Amino acid sequence: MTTRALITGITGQDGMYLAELLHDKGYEVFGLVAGQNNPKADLLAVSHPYVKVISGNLLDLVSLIRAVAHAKPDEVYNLGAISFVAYSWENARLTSDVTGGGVLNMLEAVRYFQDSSGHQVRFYQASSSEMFGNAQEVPQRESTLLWPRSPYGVAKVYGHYMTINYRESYGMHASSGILFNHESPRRGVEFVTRKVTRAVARIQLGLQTGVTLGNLDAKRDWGFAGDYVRAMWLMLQQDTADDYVISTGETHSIRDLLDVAFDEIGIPDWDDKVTIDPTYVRPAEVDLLIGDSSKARSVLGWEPTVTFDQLIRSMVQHDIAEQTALSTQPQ
Ligand code: F7E
Repeated sequence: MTTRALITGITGQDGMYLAELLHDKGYEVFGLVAGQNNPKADLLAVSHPYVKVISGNLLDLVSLIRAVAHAKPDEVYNLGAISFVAYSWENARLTSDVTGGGVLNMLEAVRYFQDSSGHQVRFYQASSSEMFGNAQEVPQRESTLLWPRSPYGVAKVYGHYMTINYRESYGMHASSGILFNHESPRRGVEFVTRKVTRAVARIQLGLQTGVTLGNLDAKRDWGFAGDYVRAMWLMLQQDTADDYVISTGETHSIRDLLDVAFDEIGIPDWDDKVTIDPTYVRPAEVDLLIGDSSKARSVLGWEPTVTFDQLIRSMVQHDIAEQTALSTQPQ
């Protein structure tokens, strides 16, 4: 029997890597796509033609009940969210509803399907290191007190505890991956790594002269998204559902990121290429994130394979190739 998986957030960075991983393992992959005439669905049809797209929205419980009934999944990966932290202050209600309330809707849809069909489903919730916020312990682990610092972080805490609650209340096989920042050439350009690597590529090609950023002193534990989706899958292969921190255990500032990215194009001193704009500084910052993933390493046998240096350099090289192709396209 082919294993069936339903992924929400299929058109995002993680959704695409996870779809590839599951497809390679022989899964039948279903992906939930929101919105009418969504251009990301067209791109997905080209890049991942084997994904069976289902229309649905995390805000619309009936659409989720129908989606789960249609996919009849063995595994559900709830990756869908409004994921840009800065945006969440401007759109706090919407972020709470989608990123927080959407988890409850997904859990309810899965529970209803299980109860009505007798078919057992394993559920993965994409929790986030943003839940640690004003971090009360260094490094952060599964037991570290959660102190979110943004509407996004608060919404993720809601989804995290709701997942635990459904596990404890209904015996659902529901696991949360507390994923620290994870990046790739597929990362959206609003996030700082890709914003920097794309700008550096364009500077190298003479297409722009500098990059405008906010707080350069924040520190993040950045890994490679392809490694992190493997951890999601591993969590759902365990007999018992649980929560796991997924991280590299190394932290770097935005300045370190700039050092590596500019070094890749032979610029050791980037001072005159970077402008600070206070509008990019957040109302409340998460200053330091560094994760302790020893539980995932010992229980799941998971470990990251890509270093920070390799990750950022590969993103710069990808962006140089992409920007070159774009700038030489016929008008
Ligand atoms: O910011 C600083 C900014 O937007 C990283 C999401 O995937 O990871 C991500 O959240 C840091 C922050 O990611 C700019 O202040 C400086 O300290 O790349 P980011 P994030 O907020 O850490 C977690 C784990 C998630 O769950 C989220 O969904 O970089 N920073 N200057 C800037 N950030 C941005 N975006 N743009 C700047 O110009």
